[in-house]
Amino acid sequence: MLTPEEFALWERQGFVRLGQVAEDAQLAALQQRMDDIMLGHVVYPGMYFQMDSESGAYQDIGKGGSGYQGPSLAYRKIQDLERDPLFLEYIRHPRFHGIARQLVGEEISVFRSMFMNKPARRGTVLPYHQDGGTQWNLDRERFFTVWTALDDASIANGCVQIIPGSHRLGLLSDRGHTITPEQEQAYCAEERSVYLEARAGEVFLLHNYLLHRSGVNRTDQPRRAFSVVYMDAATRSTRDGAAFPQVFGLR
Ligand SMILES: O=C(O)CCC(=O)C(=O)O
Repeated sequence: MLTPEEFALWERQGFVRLGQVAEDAQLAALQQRMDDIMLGHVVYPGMYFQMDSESGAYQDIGKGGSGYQGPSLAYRKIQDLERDPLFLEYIRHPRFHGIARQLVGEEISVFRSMFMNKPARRGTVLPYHQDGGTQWNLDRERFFTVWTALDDASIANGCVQIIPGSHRLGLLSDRGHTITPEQEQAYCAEERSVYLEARAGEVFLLHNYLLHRSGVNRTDQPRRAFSVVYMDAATRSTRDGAAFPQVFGLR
């Protein structure tokens, strides 16, 4: 559960720094497993892979399709990590269970369990956006994100940047996700933003309507992260009525 202080921060700011949740050995295993998946040493058929753009431009991301494109540490995004036992164990950590119970309910699924990478000397600017809206194709919106740094994250290597309190604006566009240049100008002034710098292993709890973005990596080390959206297990896809992988409250 969140402490009363953490819960007050959650309501006021839309994000909470939770500190390191994984044991050191578990963190090291997740770091290693992520590279093993990128390099093809551990394989899950049908897993979603997205290569980073060569140009650094958001519209050029994933040009090679959504499947595995061979051994490379330049993948930008990999999803379906709940299929991996090490990641599933972490997703099911009792700390996240308590928070999910408090914020959402007993039965919880994951919309996505996603690796987000800013490869060394690369990365693509992710513009300010919110998580949700019709673009997500969900029949309800009761969810939150747990974002874990797998490497130290800094301004230099493209850490996440947020606008505290912006979740209270609600969803800024029905379609969701990116916002207009006018909205960015109105709500996302640099001086109102906070850079979520973190040590490897540190976790942030993020409200899905919190405006957030991230930049490129100007360092020689990768900035790897693991981001999980926990939601009510009753949630269905509006595309095909499908449920999502359940992680808590299984009967
Ligand atoms: O890790 C990043 O750079 C962005 C993550 C993000 O947008 C998310 O987890 O929703």
